[in-house]
Amino acid sequence: AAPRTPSDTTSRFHGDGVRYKAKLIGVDPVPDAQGEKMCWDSMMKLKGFEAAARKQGKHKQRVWLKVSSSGLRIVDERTGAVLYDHDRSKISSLTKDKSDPRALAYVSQHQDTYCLFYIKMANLADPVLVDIEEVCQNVDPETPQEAAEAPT
Ligand code: I3P
Repeated sequence: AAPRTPSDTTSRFHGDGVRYKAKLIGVDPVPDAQGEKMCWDSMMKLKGFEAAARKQGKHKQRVWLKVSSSGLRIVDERTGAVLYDHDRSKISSLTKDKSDPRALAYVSQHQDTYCLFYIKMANLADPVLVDIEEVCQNVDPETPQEAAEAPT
């Protein structure tokens, strides 16, 4: 594919932006803006809740994840209600789920508190991660560290 020019970017994310079909795995208050272990622990906790809920016959909420130049929105698929609206300046970290190629998580700041949003995409998460990185250029991707140089 041809590389994207700035004007493509502007038009693609303009207004309502790009929407992706997804399900909300869960939302969890976290102590910090970022941190690989913090995010991973939170995701695994939410995954545990998801599994427990499924055993009781409950389903994840179906949503649209909308990525626009202003930020991220999570919209209820059935009612169209905006559940969460995160300005791009408030997205403090973004995590690829190494256990599930369709899932991703991000941390959003609200005043001096932080919340992790864990989302399962209907399709692969990679293109969505790329879009979010493009929109939220301030974000620090939580890239798992390869083995650090061994102490000598
Ligand atoms: C469903 C299956 C789907 C899952 C769905 C489960 O279980 O695991 O993959 O959707 O989650 O109910 P089953 O095969 O027993 O029907 P996702 O892949 O989108 O997670 P849901 O019920 O929370 O929608």
